Amino acid sequence: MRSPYFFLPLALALGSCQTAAPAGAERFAAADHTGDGRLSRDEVNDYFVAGIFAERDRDGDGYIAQAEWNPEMKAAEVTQFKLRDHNGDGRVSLAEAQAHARKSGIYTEAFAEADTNRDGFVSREEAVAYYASKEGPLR
Ligand SMILES: [Ca+2]
Ligand SMILES: [Ca+2]
Ligand SMILES: [Ca+2]
Repeated sequence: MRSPYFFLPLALALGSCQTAAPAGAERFAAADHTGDGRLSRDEVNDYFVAGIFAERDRDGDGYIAQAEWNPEMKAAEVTQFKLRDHNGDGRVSLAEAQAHARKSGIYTEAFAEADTNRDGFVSREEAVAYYASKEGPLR
């Protein structure tokens, strides 16, 4: 049998990648799936969720555990958590969080607000301006 430490270096390497919260510019590029330098509605959704996800995933393992979601889970919050935990493994992956946000349309308003020239896309400049105008979770 292999030593239990065999996989440790890989785990550490992956962990350190994910621990560093992506800066806004990197996050923009990561969310820009089509690579055209602007974010569609779905891409903006993923962009916002990735930012919040990075903040909440304190141990940087790529999942949000219940304790990271909210240490004092009230019944309503447990329901919210379970809605996102699509595969029911007790933790929320980034993909699960993004899928839930797309479905619920919670960023529709934020998207409209960020798309100041109303062309249906959020440019890098619009994203920067939007974040500069906000305090709170949507950073
Ligand atoms: Ca985590
Ligand atoms: Ca899950
Ligand atoms: Ca725009």
